[in-house]
Amino acid sequence: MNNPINASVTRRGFLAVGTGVLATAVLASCTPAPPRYLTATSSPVRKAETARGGTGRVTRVELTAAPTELDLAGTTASTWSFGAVPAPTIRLSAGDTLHATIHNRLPTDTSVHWHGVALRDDMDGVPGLTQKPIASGEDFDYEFVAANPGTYWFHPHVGPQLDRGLYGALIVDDPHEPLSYDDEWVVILDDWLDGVTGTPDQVLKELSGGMGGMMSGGGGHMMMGARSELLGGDAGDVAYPYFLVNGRPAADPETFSSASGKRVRIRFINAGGDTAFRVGLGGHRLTVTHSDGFPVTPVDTDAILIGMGERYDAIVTLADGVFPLVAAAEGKGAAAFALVRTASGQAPRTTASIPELTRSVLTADKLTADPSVILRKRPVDRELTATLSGSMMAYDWAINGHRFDPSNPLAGALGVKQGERVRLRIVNTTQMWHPFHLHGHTYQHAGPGPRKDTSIVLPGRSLTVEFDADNPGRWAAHCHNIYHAEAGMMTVLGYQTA
Ligand SMILES: [Cu+2]
Repeated sequence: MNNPINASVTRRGFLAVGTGVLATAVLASCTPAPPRYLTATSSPVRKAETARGGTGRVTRVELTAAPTELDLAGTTASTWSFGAVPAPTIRLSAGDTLHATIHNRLPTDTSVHWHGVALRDDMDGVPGLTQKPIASGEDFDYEFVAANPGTYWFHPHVGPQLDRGLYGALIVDDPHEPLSYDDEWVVILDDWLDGVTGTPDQVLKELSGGMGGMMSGGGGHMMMGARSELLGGDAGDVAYPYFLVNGRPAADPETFSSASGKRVRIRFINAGGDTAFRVGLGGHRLTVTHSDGFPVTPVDTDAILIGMGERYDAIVTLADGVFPLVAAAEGKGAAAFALVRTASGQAPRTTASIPELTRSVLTADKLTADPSVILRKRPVDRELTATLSGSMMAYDWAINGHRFDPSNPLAGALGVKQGERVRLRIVNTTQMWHPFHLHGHTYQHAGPGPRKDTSIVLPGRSLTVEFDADNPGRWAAHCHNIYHAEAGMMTVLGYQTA
């Protein structure tokens, strides 16, 4: 509100001391109040962790992030990884504590984000919000209770580092697992260019130059014309020479071996930077049982569309033979490929296209949460909107009109109150789809749709989700297209201090 008394004081002050005061007054009116929401090390964060309880059992792992080489069927890519691509899978049981020591032997800062886990905020791995970056040569200990079973994964939250080889699966087993199956496979899908056609940092620089950058010859990695009906138009921005299953290209495929008649649980994880995958198994139907770690009412399908950061679990009963597992890079005219073998015999060609990918393709909007994880019905205490804006031309991706700026959080400078039921409307005003990811919470799609932490929001559409503000701290919320996020399509969900 404009206060006439203050206005006259300011005016008199201006007349008395000149332009310095005017400059200060203008600055003060443009700079938002500094955020007053909780810090990651506040006592409510510690209290929430204590309330999680847990079994007291501790799983200890060490991860060394370092430069390494990846053999892509004869092409050697110089990259960064945690020793292997993907990193060895980390497994623990729900309620157990993960103690992960990270050794940063990269030439730059890094961090580790435990994607999808509702963990203590100070272990969420987002420099600038929840911790200081782990500097080159330094070590950092992450320690948290993993309360909910499910398929999760981990990756850095520094620059576009996740588009290198720095990722792996984090599987939290359910000690009372209701599903029965004979075997389990982790299938991590990835789009790859690091150390082959450039680095993710170069890509980000090119894309950030927008159309101008491309016209001046800097657009070697920019992809025009990637189209997908399922994604509502433009499928992606970046051209990748390889698409990988568990770090392996089609020419040297991963082979999953089992026996005919066995029931296998497949945990699909999209670790890509800018690619949605449409995945199916030749000659089989998939029964989808989980999305983003949480159970859904099982649905049979021929294929699944998986955006960056999303996970799906499916059960399949294996037939007799050798079968192609194909993950088409949606709209990009190429695919990741692996083999499933239950008998001796000739392997299908790595270019095998499978009819499953053009039959029924499951997307999250067709899912219903399993009754055991449906959010209790209660009135909504607070409504929030995240409006996604920007264009590929200008590369000015933003949320609620701001490129990432912790002083412009999602719920205002004060933040949400712990205990509130929050309704979040994600509005996509752009001409491109975005996989929206909220840290620290698993919201529920309206419906009651599935519980998720990463959701595809189509161009020109909106998605409404609800969650309980039960995990205090400061949480990143962003597009999981790593180039969109780094260009600015990221914000903060803060919690009130009292
Ligand atoms: Cu995006």
